[in-house]
Amino acid sequence: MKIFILLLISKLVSADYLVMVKNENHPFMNALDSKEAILEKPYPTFIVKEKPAFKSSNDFIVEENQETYLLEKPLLNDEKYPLQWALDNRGNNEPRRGGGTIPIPGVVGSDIGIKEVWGSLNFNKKIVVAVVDTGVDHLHVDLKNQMWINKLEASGSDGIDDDGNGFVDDINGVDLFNNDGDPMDDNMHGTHVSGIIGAEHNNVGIAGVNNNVSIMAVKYMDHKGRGNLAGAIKATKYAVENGARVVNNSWGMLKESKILREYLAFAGKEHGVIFVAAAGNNYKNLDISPLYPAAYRLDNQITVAALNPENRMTGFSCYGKETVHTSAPGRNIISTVPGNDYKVLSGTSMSAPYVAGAVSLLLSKNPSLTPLEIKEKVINTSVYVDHFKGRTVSEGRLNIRNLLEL
Ligand SMILES: [Ca+2]
Ligand SMILES: [Ca+2]
Ligand SMILES: [Ca+2]
Ligand SMILES: [Ca+2]
Repeated sequence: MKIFILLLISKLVSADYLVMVKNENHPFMNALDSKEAILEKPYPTFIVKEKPAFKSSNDFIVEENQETYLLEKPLLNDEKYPLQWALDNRGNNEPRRGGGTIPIPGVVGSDIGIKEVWGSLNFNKKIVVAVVDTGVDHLHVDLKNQMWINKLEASGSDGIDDDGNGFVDDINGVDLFNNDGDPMDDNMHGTHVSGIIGAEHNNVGIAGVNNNVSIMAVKYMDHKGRGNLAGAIKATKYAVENGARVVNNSWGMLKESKILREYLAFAGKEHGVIFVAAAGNNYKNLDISPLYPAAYRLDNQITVAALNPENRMTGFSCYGKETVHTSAPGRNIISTVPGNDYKVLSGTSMSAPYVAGAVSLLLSKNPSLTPLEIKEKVINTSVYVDHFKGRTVSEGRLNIRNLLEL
């Protein structure tokens, strides 16, 4: 894989001078105050300390010892990448919902620590990440090549459940709200989440965390983002039974469901599935005022609070030093929305998919990790953030470079 296009080019900056002497008998030869001889052939050439009193001629070539530097072509040319502060916090690139950027200065480098390692993320194994949500616009230019493909359905017959999984024509996932095989998003939330996880690195739109991912769209919520427990359970079961290793849950419910808890724990033990959950957006301490699935306290679950570009917890984020594990960017996140479009949204809904994407990278590097090992690695490799002290298990923010040990 080509990572960088490196070109040596030169730039005019005052420095020493170089003199190539084509006529050694020239009287100016004696005036040269040489620091170092650097060539003997085709003509003797010297670095001189001061600008010679003579110019280039048939007898001499005089040149500035100009600076050279690496011309590094950015690895990612996705058009809106400069607004993705979560991937590269430059301190001035938090997008505003209506366009432009927010004037509040961010903390340079307070991001998910991925930009230094873009070139090293070429793991072969494609991990399936299920987005249990409002669906995904699987035709979006930034997502269409990133979708999970149910091969038997893709090569099968219309109207037939070719793989016998109980769902007809479920090629990229399933729609459990409308009970059909097309999980097209009629809200925007699931598409936005999906772009964060895996928008293609294709010079268009945005860049997702994992360019080599397989996004399974599992729609169970309606166009207003409403769903119910039975739908959530069916959606989770579909994800688990159809091969997802990571499930993103950017949704919540107020009461604990012991049935869902049983199923999530079973999916971890029997299928090695890890669940990533958004912590919630009403500034509650989940240790005391729980929200589910965020506060389940399962070994195969990572709960994520929202970080802002100022390297602080966002004003809305839920937290909990026992129930919330780490944080990831969640304020003014630009990502994909239906119709080949992009929008800026905020919430822990946006934070969870950064972790889901990161976990999928970790699993593609090391597919044999257990959910608990993954969870511990995410916690232990988070970068400490003062404002999260006493508020999460890791007291920090996701850092992909540390997580992947790159
Ligand atoms: Ca099927
Ligand atoms: Ca079919
Ligand atoms: Ca549908
Ligand atoms: Ca893109």
